[in-house]
Amino acid sequence: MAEYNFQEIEKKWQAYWCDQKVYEVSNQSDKPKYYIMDMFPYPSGAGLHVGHPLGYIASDIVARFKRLKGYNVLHPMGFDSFGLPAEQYAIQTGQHPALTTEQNINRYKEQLKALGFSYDWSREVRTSDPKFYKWTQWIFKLIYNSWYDNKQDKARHIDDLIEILEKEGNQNIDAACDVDTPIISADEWNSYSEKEQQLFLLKYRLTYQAETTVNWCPALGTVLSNDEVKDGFSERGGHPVVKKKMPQWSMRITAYADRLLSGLDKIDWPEPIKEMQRNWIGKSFGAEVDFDVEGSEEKIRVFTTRIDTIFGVSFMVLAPESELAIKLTTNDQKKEVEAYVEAAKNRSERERMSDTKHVSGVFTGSYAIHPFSGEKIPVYIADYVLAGYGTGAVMAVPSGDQRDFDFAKKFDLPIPVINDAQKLTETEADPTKEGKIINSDFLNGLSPEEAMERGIQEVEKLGIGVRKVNYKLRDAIFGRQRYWGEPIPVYYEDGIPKLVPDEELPLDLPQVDEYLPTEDGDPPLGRAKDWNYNGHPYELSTMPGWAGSSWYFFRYMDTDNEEEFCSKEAMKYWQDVDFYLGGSEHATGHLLYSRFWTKFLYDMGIIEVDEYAKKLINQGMIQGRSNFAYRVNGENKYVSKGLKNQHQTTPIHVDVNIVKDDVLDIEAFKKSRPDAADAEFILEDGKYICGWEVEKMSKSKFNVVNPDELVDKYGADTLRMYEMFLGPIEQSKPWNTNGIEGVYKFLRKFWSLFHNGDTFSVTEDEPTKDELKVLHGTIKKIAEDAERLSLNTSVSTFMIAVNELSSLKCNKRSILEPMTIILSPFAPHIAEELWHLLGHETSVVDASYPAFEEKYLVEDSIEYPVSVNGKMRAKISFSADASKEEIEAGALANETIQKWMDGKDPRKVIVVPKKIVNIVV
Ligand code: ANZ
Repeated sequence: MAEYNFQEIEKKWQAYWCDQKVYEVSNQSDKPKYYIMDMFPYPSGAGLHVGHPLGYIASDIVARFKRLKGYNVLHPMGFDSFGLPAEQYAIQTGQHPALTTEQNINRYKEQLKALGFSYDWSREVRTSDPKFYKWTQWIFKLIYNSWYDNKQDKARHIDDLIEILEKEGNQNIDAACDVDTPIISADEWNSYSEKEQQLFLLKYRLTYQAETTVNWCPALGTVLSNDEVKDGFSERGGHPVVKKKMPQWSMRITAYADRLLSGLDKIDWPEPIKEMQRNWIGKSFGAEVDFDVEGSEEKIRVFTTRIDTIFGVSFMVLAPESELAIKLTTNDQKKEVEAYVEAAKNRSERERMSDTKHVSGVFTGSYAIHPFSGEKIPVYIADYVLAGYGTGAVMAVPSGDQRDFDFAKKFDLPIPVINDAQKLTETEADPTKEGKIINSDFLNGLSPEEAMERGIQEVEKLGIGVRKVNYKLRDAIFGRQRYWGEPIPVYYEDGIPKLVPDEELPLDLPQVDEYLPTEDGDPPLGRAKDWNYNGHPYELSTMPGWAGSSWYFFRYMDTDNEEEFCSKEAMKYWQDVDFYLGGSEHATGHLLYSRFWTKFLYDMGIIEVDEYAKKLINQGMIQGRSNFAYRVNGENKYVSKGLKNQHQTTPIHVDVNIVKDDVLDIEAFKKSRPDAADAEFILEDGKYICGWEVEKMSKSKFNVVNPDELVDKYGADTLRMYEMFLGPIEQSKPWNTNGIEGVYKFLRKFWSLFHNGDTFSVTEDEPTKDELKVLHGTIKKIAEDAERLSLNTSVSTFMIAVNELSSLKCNKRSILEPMTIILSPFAPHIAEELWHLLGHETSVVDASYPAFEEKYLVEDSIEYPVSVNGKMRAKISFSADASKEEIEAGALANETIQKWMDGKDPRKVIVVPKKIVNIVV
């Protein structure tokens, strides 16, 4: 074989790697461990497009590089295989989602294997596999059986709580629990019936059932999490989402808010992701303060982060949902309030918060009393105050808060200005013009920070307030009214949830006749026959998409273990993920939930780390380059791009696979769209030119490019290197295939270094200095690049090196063998072939990364630009150890320089060693 026959080579070595189990890795080794993982994909029906492998290629290069560097590398892959699309497809076709999922996984695996990834497939996980979800259910049970002890700042077993309750009730317990948890004595607890006790414990359990307001999507027939809802519509499918009260399984992630926050400081994750998580957790420091209400026993408790502005309060605002709102409404105002409360129900929280244009609200008729000034303050209801945050009530400070200011303007309320330091900068309020200036009493002269502190002390002293930390983070809804998910291992006895015993796990997903809710509105599991535990009905909702992905990285460590979640030894050896690669779209979903479960499992003593991924990189998206044809409105006519302005047209997406260099294949287009079969095409220069735009790569935009065709045409090695060549891994970039030929040529050139015509020809000759310089320059650069994940620059480094070696006509083993090793992480197939041609019998992945020797990079001679009166006139080489005097003499003796000096004597000669020579005449 003399030609670079990538098709043959790639098939051959893929089979060899598989047969020889080259990528299987052991849980025991004297080598240091390195665990590098990709976010596992949801296997969609469309297969992989060229964007998906971007991160996989990068991680594969690093995995292979680390292995060459002497690490025992764990590099697994699996499938996040529960999910909505398979279920939607099942609803339409009746095909069991397990079947569709299996087919899709097979296609994914074929595509992944064709790209030559070094995954240890013996460790593959699938979240929808009962062998896997047995352990997801097991973790659910652990979480259910736990509560969070704030004093110890960790989760503990529920039995510990029961023990405390039996002895002393809950008065000394500081725990994460429902807000309505009453204080009870030991006697009360002990007098409770079994059912009452169980209901009470639900207030503490880390997974619990509670009546919650959920995002209900009628079209999808399920509840969605906040991050699955965008502007009132489901992220998937764009269906309307409404608020609804339902009993729901939830997870008390809020118990971990602080640790999730502080943990961010010890992990090397992209700053934007950390910032998103910080904002999502949303910790604010402030105080809760009670305001009396005139003529009422009720008090309005507000949460404020700016108690220093308390003298600037001119009205109060309650959330429309707050019970107090109705209680404080006077008869006169009743009608108006009721109408307002009703209207507010239909707006999502997000809408209410972000809508700053339409200020709305209604007066309750009641007045609060300012705790320090004793003044009467009107109480309003407005939907910019959210029921679910803080206390659902605010003290409004128009000179401090923009929303309060807007509200005051609209309702013609006073805008008092505080006379001292605690004036606020964020607001448009102009204190000198609006309202009266009031004295802020004991806060006078203090900085905002001091005033904050002093304010809290004052309200605490008076017994009308407490210091308070609030979080925006909400507990995570855990139940889905869907079929294709993990069954929740719970059954109901007398209406009380009970856990399915461990021996019965996995609780397999039952067969159903249809994947739709029942006629009574029960989830699809309500259709299963005999779906009960000894006659007690099982839970009908299933787990959300994030359950399996919250812990899968631990399962890879010990995938087949049927006895344990993961053996102690495997856990001890692998510990955590050293490097995690995946998309940033999961910032407040998977990437937060997985940290939560990790912390929980750590508290349980099951794992050794409380953060599972030391380092995270988000690869950019490869966007699609969509093509458009322009249909003339109201006619069956398409005009070429350059002529479209002469008509009223509508752009129509055209499949990019029937467009070449933006020229449309009209016949193919006619075939693809029956309605265009006899359309008229108005051409420019005999061609139909399409328009284009960069968009998300997606089937619906007809801009998907699959890797398969490119692998067929150029080979996986070329595609791997080409994708890296496109630019820095973190950047998003549009796909275009223009440069792929260049990479392909480079690999052929590399191949031909080893060949003389048709024959493999490598000599044992000693390398020259120049050849060694190229080699060691490459060894150094590629190692640095791999550590920094700057893989686009690696590709250019290789290209330059191969060009140089070609011009040096280098075919020496001493150079080409190490070059083969260095290239192998990038282009593993060609490297493996050449490695074997070089006479090796084992895989190149077991080679060692060549040692770098600085001495080969030391220059023998240095080329100096020489200027005369500031203008560069010649380049002259001097030996690297030449003295200043030698350089000066040499420069002055140079013929060209003499010509420019025009016979004059030099007034000054400046020699900057290793850089330049400047002559002034
Ligand atoms: C008085 C004040 C004066 C406030 C000022 C702000 C600025 P974060 O940082 O988001 O925690 N607030 C409290 N509960 C609210 C609710 N349920 N819905 C809407 N707004 C609410 O912000 C806390 C601040 O947001 C609180 O401090 C309160 O207004 C308001 F110059 O109190 B502040």
